Amino acid sequence: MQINFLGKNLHTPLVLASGVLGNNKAILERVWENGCGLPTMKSIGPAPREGHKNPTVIDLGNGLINAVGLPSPGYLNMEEEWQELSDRVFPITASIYGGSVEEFVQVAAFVSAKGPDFIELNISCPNSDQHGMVFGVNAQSSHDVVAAVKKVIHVPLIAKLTPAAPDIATIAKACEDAGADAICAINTAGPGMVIDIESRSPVLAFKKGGLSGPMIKPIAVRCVYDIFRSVSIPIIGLGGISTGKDAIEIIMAGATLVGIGTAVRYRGITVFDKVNKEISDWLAVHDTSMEEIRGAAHREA
Ligand code: RRO
Repeated sequence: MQINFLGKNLHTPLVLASGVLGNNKAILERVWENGCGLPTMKSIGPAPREGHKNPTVIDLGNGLINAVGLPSPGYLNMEEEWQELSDRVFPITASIYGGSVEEFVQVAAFVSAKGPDFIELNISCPNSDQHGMVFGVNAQSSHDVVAAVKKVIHVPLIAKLTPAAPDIATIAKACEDAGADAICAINTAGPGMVIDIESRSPVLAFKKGGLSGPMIKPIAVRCVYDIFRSVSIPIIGLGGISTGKDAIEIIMAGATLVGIGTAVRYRGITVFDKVNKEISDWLAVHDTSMEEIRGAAHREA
């Protein structure tokens, strides 16, 4: 199931969502070998940052709540990782975040020179008031950060959006107008909160966190559907995708590539091969193709 994405040939249409498996080359290579067409690195920030206190991730059965807290060695402290990745045989997206347009630009320029195939702008993390979705809930700030970063990088730019935006389609259009080459939607939903009624306290140390997994899939499908109507750049659709049928659904909403995150935890690293096979089987049974079903939910009967 080869697919051309922004000029790059990917061996499958499946993307590893950011933040799931870190930045280690051996692990990213393993997911690629197991059927992931495009692994995404954990978001890289402007300065060393430890992340929030434990517990940071709780399994709610139908998905996770996380407040990992944007841990990063900082963009200046990743020489070993970049060295390892420099002779890789697989494509990679580097995800980045900042606390201001200037910080985004600084990190993006540096990271771009390290040779990732794509750069993802994380303007959608629910777990920091300074670094996260504060940018991505507003069309003007989304436009400003995309336009500024676009000027200093040499690889295609993917804007990662939050379902917390009042109108995600408007944000996507602002990103496209500012020069984004693709949209990735969605980051985790919320933030939400879960309280343990016996101890009478929130289960996360940070109290609130982003929701992922099957419980958010309908939100992801709706967001991709809305974005598809407002932009002409490709969309990476993700949020609760666990099976081939889930992938088909978000492709029908308008996704070109499909991201998998939480399902890696539920189905293991072989989830990519499994979902690829489930997609192929469904397409064969229905005598159709990825191209034919992309955006199919928008067509009049
Ligand atoms: O690290 C996190 O807490 C985190 C990030 Br950067 C993000 O983009 N989305 C998320 O759910 N968690």
